[in-house]
Amino acid sequence: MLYPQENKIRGIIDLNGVWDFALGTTEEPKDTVTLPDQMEPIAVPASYNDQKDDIAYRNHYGYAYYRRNITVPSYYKGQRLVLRFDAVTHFAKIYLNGVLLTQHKGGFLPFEVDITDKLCAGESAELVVAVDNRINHSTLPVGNEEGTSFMGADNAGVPGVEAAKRWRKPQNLPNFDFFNYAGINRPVRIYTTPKAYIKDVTLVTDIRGTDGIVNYQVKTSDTDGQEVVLQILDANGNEVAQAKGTSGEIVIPDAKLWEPYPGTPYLYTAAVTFGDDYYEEPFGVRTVRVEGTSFLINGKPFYFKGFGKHEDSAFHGRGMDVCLDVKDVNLIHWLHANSFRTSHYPYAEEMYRLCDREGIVIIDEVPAVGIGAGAGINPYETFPIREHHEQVIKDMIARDKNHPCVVMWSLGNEPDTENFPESAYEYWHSLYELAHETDPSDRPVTLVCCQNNYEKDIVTRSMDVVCINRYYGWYNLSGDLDAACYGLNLELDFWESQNKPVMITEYGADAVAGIHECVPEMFSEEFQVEFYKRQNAQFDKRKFFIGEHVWNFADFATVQGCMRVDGNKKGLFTRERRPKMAAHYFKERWGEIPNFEYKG
Ligand code: GCB
Repeated sequence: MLYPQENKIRGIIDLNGVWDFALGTTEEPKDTVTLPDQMEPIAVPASYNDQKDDIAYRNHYGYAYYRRNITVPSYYKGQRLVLRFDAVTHFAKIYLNGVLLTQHKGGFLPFEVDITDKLCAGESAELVVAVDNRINHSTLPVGNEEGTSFMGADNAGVPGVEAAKRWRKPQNLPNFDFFNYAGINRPVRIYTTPKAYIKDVTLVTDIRGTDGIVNYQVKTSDTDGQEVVLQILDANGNEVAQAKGTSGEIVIPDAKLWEPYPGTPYLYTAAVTFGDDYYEEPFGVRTVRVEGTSFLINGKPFYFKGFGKHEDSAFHGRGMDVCLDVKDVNLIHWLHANSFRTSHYPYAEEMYRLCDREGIVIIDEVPAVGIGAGAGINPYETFPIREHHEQVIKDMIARDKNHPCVVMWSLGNEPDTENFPESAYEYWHSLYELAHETDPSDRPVTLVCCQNNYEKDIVTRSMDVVCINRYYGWYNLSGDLDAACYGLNLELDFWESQNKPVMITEYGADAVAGIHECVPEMFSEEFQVEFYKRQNAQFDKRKFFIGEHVWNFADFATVQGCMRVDGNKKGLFTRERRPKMAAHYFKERWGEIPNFEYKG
């Protein structure tokens, strides 16, 4: 799906700003919708939860309603009009003048609807968005159904507690560790195209000697009549190659490659003309491949230095915030990091565009987190999610396939792969194949696995890259870093025998900024540094080990609970982006680790 673009042909009507808002109930609105006269102001894009200091906003369960008037200027007469939502979390029903227009499941990917026949240029209409924030076994991310709860901290079997649980009002019980922020989290726009238009552009790059090869495919609304012309422009806007037709191969002589920073992330533009329509897609010439125990970018072994992140900040919640994105990218450069994982959902498109430009490598993850139900319950037989999971994989790849910054797809985070190993293998392996079939560039595919019995787990070892989340010294062997390193090494011996590239996608210790100790203990900044120093020393001894992603880039909001003090504090930075001691430690360490050939 193409990113909405304003250019010499296409226009954009920006629908962001202050909308009207009202909380609803769990009752699903039907084919028409009527709203209360009195509504409250709400900012779009942003989560609604923290925009008003009201427990009803923060802990809402069910539908919420957004409303605004939209007008299409008369100068768009004759154009096709498309209403696009970049992300509405988690389920959306869209109404125009009170009548249902479309609906969409899934809170982290875009959807759009052609409104050319519904609204004429020069006219206004009322736009309403009904958004449901409920999570359960059929959604991604997964919510617990009543009766189970996050991290099992509910004193099962204690009589008063059991009774209170039955009395408890319905609420979201995330089976994941980030706050369930909801609402219109990303931009809303109307974009225009001519009636005959460019539907999609796919670019697959390769390197032949010093030339760049671009295999392209352009999908258009009409198949006959108009010709497709694709020009490749260099960074100064000069044409360096051209082709005609809906698909083909283009050679860029002496191409400049896209390389992770501090290399040059050189970007070309594919300028596509079809009849009256025009679209510009930025892209980079680069290759990605797994070979033996190496992860190769442009044929050279790459070492991942970075983190898992979250889209999370004060007031905005999970709302798109380009200022925060720029700040984070600058902090990534400051740390000499080179990559991050979009834990635990695809991020806003603006971040990928920034990372293309800034040379930051991304592992792109679908929101499949929380697929596990504890003892005795096989999630693969009981959770009705497979179809939705397949859809989000296809949609994420359709959206992100042309980004040079995206080097690997992650099918999900920490599912149960240990208790039902065969079911898990059947489920995840079919998704692994789907991702490979769907991606025209056939990037490597992984699944991020949780700390488990790695000898029983037969899924993780079957991925292109083994990605492990490990909390030796934190959730287990808590505080004992000698024992933690021993356990970690036993596991690394196992992975060494698998002949696959292995990276750690999460490891970390909570550190409350400002807590200092001479003898480091858990939750102090000194312990966080010591934790990383000791474990990094183990990784450095292993040649097959291709990267370290710490958990997390910054502190972030979670559901309240006895395991969390004002959210998760495993950040290298506070939520306000102030560095903890560990940030300074990594700045020094990563400054000495090159992007390529670190392990020889
Ligand atoms: C994990 C999860 C992540 C949590 C983290 C933690 O394994 O993947 O979502 O936030 O642990 O801090 O517990």
